[in-house]
Amino acid sequence: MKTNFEERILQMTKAHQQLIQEPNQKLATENGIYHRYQNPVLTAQHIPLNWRFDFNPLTNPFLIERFGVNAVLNAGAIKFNGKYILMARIEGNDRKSFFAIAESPNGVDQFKFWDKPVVMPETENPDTNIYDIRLVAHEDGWIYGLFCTERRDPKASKGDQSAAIAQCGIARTKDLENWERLADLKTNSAQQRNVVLHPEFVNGKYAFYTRPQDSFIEAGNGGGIGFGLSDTIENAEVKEEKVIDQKQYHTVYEAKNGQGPAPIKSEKGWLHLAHGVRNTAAGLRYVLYMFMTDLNDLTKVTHKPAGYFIAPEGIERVGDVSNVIFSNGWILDDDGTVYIYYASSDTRMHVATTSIAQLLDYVTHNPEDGLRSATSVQTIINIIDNNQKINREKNTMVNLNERVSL
Ligand code: M1P
Repeated sequence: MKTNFEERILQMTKAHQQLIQEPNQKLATENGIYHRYQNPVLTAQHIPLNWRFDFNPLTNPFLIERFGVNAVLNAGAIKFNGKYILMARIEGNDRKSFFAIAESPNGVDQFKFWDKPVVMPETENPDTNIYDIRLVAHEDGWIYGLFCTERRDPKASKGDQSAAIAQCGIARTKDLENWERLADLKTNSAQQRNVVLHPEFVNGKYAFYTRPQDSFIEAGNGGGIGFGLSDTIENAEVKEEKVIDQKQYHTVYEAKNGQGPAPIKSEKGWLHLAHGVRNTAAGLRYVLYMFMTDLNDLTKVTHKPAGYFIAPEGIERVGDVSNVIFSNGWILDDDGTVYIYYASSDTRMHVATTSIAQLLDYVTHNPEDGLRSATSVQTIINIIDNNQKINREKNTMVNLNERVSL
């Protein structure tokens, strides 16, 4: 006879296995750009049971969950040894975030966490919270992880327990298991989040996408995606940041924006995925948008379709921080498929699939933001006029064919 203790373990294990093995259905595309999938790829329920429960009946007779996980979100992504890897931000019930790696054989389902979470070494100034890693296979041969390291503001008064300073932590690895922590990035900005390493050297230097900002939440005067170079990576310092993609009035990135994963190189330019934030009566709304930079001048934006690329939809709209879509990981496969990993409402991870050809078409042919209602109307009228012209041409062809067959 099984005890209640054993029975619960059995039930939990069965449900957990089912969750991980469940195939993910590709949904029909609505916009011709990408496919969403029916299920999230990673959730708090995907966390291995033996991270959460002490299975010893002597020390845990009630089978109490000893470590609760609140959310799995904002994952860096990379293809490694033929597997699709997500290095996710795991947020415990205690609000602390850390990293853990899950792998999948196909990029859309069966994501399974490795045996243990990542042990990220610290600098002499310990991190209070680490999150939102961007994984980059750099041409110097290392895989880098750039992430946000957050610590209490040392200048905050005793009564202010929420003032924090965000900076960019840097670590590198060859196997994703053993990490070497380097010095945090130095910049002139009071706060840095969403810092990303460019995968190639630029004039022999390491190139960074930054997000200078004045305070912990607000971008203030420093808003925009910045770009800067550093002589070394071991003690990286960007002395000059040039904002290459600014926040702008009455757009989906009017409050702030930030680079997503490292850009993908294409024959036409570097493809960027970024998040844009605007304020609404319901609070901040985070969406993804895209742009392209010049192959020879990384600071020059050559194309930027109007509006958002992915916005929260259905269940994605609800979570710990509702109305948020955030991405810091995508994978380009050899066959041109692109896996876009995005978190919804700071709660769970999803995938959308597309191809490099579709992304290039979208970024180079979808109209830019005219920044006025009248220009939006003109964009639609142009599409309608083109469609009417095509219809007239089609009808002429049909008439001609009918006459010939008479
Ligand atoms: O809550 C939404 C996001 O807020 C922050 O992003 P940003 O720095 O652009 O405002 C980050 O804390 C991110 O992790 C979070 O998903």
